[in-house]
Amino acid sequence: MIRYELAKAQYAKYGVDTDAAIAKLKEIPVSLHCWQGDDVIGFDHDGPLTGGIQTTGNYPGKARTPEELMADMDKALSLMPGKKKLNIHACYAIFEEGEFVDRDALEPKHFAKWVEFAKERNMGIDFNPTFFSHDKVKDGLTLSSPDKETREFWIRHGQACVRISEYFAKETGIPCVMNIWTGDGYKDIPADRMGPRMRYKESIEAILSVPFDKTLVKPCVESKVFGIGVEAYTVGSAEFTLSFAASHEGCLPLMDNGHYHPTEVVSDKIPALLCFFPEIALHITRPIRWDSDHVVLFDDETKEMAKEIVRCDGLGRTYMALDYFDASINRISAWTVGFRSWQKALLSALVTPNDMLKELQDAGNMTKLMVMQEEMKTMPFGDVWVKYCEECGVAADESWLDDVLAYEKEVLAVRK
Ligand code: RNT
Ligand code: ZN
Repeated sequence: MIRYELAKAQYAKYGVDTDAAIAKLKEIPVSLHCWQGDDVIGFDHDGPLTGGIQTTGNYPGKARTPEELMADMDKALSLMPGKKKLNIHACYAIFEEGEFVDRDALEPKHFAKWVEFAKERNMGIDFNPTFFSHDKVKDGLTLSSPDKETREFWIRHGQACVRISEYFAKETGIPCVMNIWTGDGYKDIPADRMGPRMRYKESIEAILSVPFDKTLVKPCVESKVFGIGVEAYTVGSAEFTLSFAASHEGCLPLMDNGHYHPTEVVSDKIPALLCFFPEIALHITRPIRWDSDHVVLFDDETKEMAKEIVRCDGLGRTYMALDYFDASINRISAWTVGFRSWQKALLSALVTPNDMLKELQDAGNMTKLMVMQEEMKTMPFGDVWVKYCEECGVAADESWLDDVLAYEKEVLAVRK
């Protein structure tokens, strides 16, 4: 491969070892969210998606059963380079024929099929209690509801999920990141902003009071600015969740880059949090004007986030998960484009001469720093990407789409 050899030499000029970058990326797990495959519906309810989030589009062929979802995911997984982890939501519980239990009574056995799926593919599992799309969401509130019974139901759900998370970690031998996100909030100006937050705090504490091994289960709290129909006030705001994580040992802050004001960037928040937290978690998405959850692309902010993780030596301390849902295009392609984009961002960060650039900054040589940062943008990154994909046994170019389109014709198109 002449092109790779030339690229390698060019990067070496700046002290970058592209072989080492490729080898490193192969070991870094990224969580793939099952919910892109069925528009965040799951298997435990017939109702609509609630919680202030929304999928738009009606592309044919979405998965309707665990078998279909797993088959679709398998197709997507086969087209992506790199190490994968599976990310599932509690609403994806798989019941036996005729069986049903409510969310507060979920048990590990309801996820045994997912464990089997993950193990066969050498993947760990991340987990999410589902605090939405359910009739026990009362007036848009769950863990922060003023109604005790409502709160208690959702606390029991969270506790069940801690047990299930531990089961995942034990079964796979890989720690399970358990993310707590609720859409709790108000459409219009509340009269009491602190009350719901105090209740939310106590409820999360109650969830985390069940005994669990902190090396196996990594609980996170995810913040948000607003949701659809929840425009005026969000209980789990940025300050709330960050302070919660900071004051509760073993609890990680989770930043979703769709959940901040439009001029804020998560790339700048990553190094801030890494100064204080031993571990952090991310939801990687692409917001357009709002938390729209578009498919992740290889765009500037995506690259910048990956760069910060790598530059801060944070790869081993940052749990990375994709979180988007596009129902307007082929869902397997959506999964694949998003995962490959984040892989590109990580690889591109790994072949950035970070030490050299840091030295220029510390020497106050901002003139050369600008020149070098610009120079890096036209380095032959594409040739390194091709090599990485080849080593991972996946197509390096767009030809993977032919595979998806063939699958669409054979499998998706016949789902009516
Ligand atoms: C919603 C949050 C949350 C969800 C998933 C499905 O705004 O980002 O993480 O997307 O739990
Ligand atoms: Zn998220």
